[in-house]
Amino acid sequence: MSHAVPSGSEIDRKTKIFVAGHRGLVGSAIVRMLQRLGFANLVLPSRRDLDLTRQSQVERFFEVERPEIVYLAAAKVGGILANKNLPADFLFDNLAIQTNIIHSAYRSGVDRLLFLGSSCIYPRLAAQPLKEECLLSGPLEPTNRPYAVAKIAGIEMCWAYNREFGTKYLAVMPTNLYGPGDEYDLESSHVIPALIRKMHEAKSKGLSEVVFWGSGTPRREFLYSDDLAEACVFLMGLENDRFLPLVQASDEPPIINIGCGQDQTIRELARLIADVVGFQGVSRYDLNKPDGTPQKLLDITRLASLGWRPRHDLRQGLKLAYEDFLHSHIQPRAFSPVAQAPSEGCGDPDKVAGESQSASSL
Ligand code: GFB
Repeated sequence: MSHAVPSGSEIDRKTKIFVAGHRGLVGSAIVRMLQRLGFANLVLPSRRDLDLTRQSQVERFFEVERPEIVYLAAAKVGGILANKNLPADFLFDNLAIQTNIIHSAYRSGVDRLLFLGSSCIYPRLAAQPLKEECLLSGPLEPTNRPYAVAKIAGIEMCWAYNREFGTKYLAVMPTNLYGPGDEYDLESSHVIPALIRKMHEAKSKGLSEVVFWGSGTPRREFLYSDDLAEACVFLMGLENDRFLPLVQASDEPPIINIGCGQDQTIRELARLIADVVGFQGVSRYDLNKPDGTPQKLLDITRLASLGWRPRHDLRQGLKLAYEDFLHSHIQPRAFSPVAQAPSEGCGDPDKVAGESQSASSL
């Protein structure tokens, strides 16, 4: 598979970069990627120092720190049940965080900003694969409408500021994500960490059966978080002649899908995870739990035309995710990641609720 290595070429390695949500699934992957590429001037405030839902704190942070580039990966995120059970949290936290950051970034003259959206912004029954143009063309999936509405507001904000103030703010729409540092709490997690944990525990206890949610028929596309991070850094490093057309069109919002271009049913996913984990029992499906949208597959033509492709296929990514689960959840002391985010506090409000940023999958 041909593969573009992100160089962040357009950007000087001394540029001051603020990664909001640097302790979450997406933010931590972006930090690892930036560090690997030699970006040394990263601003990663602790939660104790900066609550992103507080406008005055965010304004002051930008006045003092003056970052030149912002990755907005902080968000309140969670799986289908968390979205359904905490609609006010998902709406308020996300609106507050993104409004505070985007507005303060504009006021302090931030050059490029990348806003993490989610594939759930697209209408529930939109034609597959989901093209960027189908935004706001039909009703949303009810289980995550508050989250989707907040993310759509973030896209509109980037677009409005680009048009009115000439900013260069880009909104990326990742498909469902998974990877190191994912959330494994079964009530709030997404499907991959939930299935890894359920099957691992069943195997460890010698149980012959696990129970999954819904019918198992919905189709989902999955992307490993390090691949998403690579795509984000790749996009932010594009030269002006390729970057500006993404953010300066007045007739369409500045959005671009990030996915792998393939989906499968939840049952097929479960079989693959069982294989990776080594679980040989039976899977049952609880029809009292929601299915969510029937299919969510992104059209990645726009991103592919810029020369980017993901590195990991699903099986490879699942193996890495399972290793991370074993190291960080089963043998915490043995884990020694390549580049670890600071262990003290975070600027990522989702941690308050015990959930990790996974962009939707964000
Ligand atoms: O990953 P997930 O929670 O989010 O669920 P969504 C995906 C599918 O897996 C659904 C099924 O059809 C679930 O019913 N599933 C089966 C399970 N077993 C399980 C399980 O044990 N745990 C979980 N969590 N799911 C979210 C949105 O939707 O996707 C967010 O709510 C965000 O807003 C995110 O957009 C990417 O893909 O359905």
